[in-house]
Amino acid sequence: MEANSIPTELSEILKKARRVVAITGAGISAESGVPTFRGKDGLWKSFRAEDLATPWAFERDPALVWKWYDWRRGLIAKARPNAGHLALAEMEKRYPEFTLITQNVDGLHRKAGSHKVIEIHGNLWRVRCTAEEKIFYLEDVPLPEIPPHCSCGALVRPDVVWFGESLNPMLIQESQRALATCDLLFVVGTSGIVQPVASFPAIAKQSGAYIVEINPEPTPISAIASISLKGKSGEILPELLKTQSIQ
Ligand code: BV8
Repeated sequence: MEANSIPTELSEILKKARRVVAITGAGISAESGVPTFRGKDGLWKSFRAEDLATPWAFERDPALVWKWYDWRRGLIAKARPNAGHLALAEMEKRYPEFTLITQNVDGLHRKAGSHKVIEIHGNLWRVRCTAEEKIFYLEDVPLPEIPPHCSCGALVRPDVVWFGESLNPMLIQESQRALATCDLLFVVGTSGIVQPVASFPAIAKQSGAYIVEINPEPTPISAIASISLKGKSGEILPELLKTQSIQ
């Protein structure tokens, strides 16, 4: 998509917006070489979510769950933020209010320079002691031992939100507050399936926000989007940024 092919209505909105929110999913990291969950080469292709990203899976076989996370950490350690991550980091500087809500646990938004990031599903590089709930960063790949233990002897787990686990209520509240007051919402690279984030765009819709979906495929969110831009976020977001800066 070229900047000059962006509909006039959208380019006006991009210039006039004051309070902006972006929701991102695994798709924004696809161009950095990080597999998505449900795509054709998705993470779930060879695994099933319920076999791995759940507390029950961890209880049953912590070594298997950690082997999967260590494999993902190995992929992500080599990944660099792409033009889509960088464009959102630049938008944070340009808009008076900008909140980024990411479902991703890869840490690439912060690497790209985004500061106001709500990592609503946690972060793969953070671990949590299962006995003391102590949080610390463990960035070794491969892990020193699988499954890793805390100095207290208890198992540590990835500090991410698994299926069947509740999200941090403070982060939900912070996200919903931003969504209820924004005038522009980007929904980037998410299949719009995983709750409760899949219901977040409806909050912005209710408050009259203009919703821009960016995804090569249609999703359940397309039905409430003001415009769905079909394509890769690493190509489209920089074009939107160019338009926004044309005063
Ligand atoms: C909760 C962290 C209350 C871990 C993740 C039965 C039992 C238990 C729960 C449930 C149940 N039924 C429903 C639920 C609720 C469940 C849920 O929604 N399930 C779904 C599958 C139906 N949700 C939960 O459990 C949540 N907690 O509800 O608490 C509760 C408590 C107890 C019991 C019930 C409820 C917790 C959800 C969080 C799970 N953790 N990740 C980890 O990463 O290992 S979810 C995981 O999916 C990732 O975070 C990921 O980001 C997220 C969403 O997926 P997407 O990001 O959308 O990725 P996906 O691959 O699906 O799509 C990629 C998209 O990108 C595609 O559309 C593709 O077209 C597009 N794309 C590809 N390339 C590009 C692109 N777009 C742009 N540019 C490109 N280049």
